[in-house]
Amino acid sequence: MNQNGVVIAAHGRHYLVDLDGRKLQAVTRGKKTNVAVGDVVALQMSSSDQAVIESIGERKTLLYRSDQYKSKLLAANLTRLFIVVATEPGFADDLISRSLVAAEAAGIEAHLILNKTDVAALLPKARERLLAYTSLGYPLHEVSARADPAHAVATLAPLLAGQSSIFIGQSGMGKSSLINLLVPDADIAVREISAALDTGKHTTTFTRLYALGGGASIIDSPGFQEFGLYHLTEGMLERAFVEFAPYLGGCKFYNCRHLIEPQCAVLQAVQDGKIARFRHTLYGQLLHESAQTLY
Ligand SMILES: Nc1nc2c(ncn2[C@@H]2O[C@H](COP(=O)(O)OP(=O)(O)OP(=O)(O)O)[C@@H](O)[C@H]2O)c(=O)[nH]1
Ligand SMILES: [Mg+2]
Ligand SMILES: [Zn+2]
Repeated sequence: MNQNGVVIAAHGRHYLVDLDGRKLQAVTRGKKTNVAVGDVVALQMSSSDQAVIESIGERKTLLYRSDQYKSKLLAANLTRLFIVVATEPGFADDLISRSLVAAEAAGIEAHLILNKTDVAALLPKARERLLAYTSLGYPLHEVSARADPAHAVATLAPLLAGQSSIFIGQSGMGKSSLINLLVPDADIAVREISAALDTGKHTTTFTRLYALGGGASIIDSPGFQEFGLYHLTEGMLERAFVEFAPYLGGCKFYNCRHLIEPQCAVLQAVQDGKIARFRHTLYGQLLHESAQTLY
């Protein structure tokens, strides 16, 4: 008999699946590794706590990264994505924009969280830099997991209610610290894993989904240093830059790539300061990447 579970962690071909609150080890048949955290999967029990994944339920959304050679699934069925940045260590605009583009392309609502507001000296600069994104309409939520955990929970918990969310961002921004506040049992789980691996460091090494009740969930993910988007097509890219929207269709050539073409409405908007130059530069870079895929 098949039963449906939710994948809560993935490690190569080995998965941890939540089946009505029970945690089971599961494997795929053959060499398949196309299962993502957040997937709803049909299971065939092979023992009391082990199962085989027979099939993957239809996905509402799928978030992934990719390089020239392959794509890597990050999470399935997300409805909301939070990019976590902090006053320190410094954050990279390139990675924020790439994360936003990935969210737009996947049809996932994106938010920004600025953590460590207690580091007061660096707060004005961080806020100023984030204007580039709030001016595009992305909501920004300021918190300090350390100095004001109650405020952090009061700010973030309502945003997670009823949603399937993920925290992504560079290492050391405070994703796990925030999740530990939001999920009472999370700390225990992470400690157990850290102790087992005896790394002495608390950096997150794999993606993990936590149930929040009421059908909501939050995924903690390892910090990243790059976010390849080789899998996005030209059409997806121009739409993933939300500020291009008013100008698409206004170019002289219907198949304009908005790079060097004459009478391009997007290039004109860059010229007029209506589109940030660094965003358009990244667009050009991503277009170049999308032409490089070898799969
Ligand atoms: N000053 C300050 N430090 C914080 C705050 N939140 C987290 N930290 C510290 O920042 C460091 C990194 O926090 P983590 O929660 O492990 O960061 P992460 O984003 O999960 O990092 P990775 O798992 O490596 O991706 C830890 O030493 C935390 O104690 C905060 O609000 N203020
Ligand atoms: Mg972490
Ligand atoms: Zn154009």
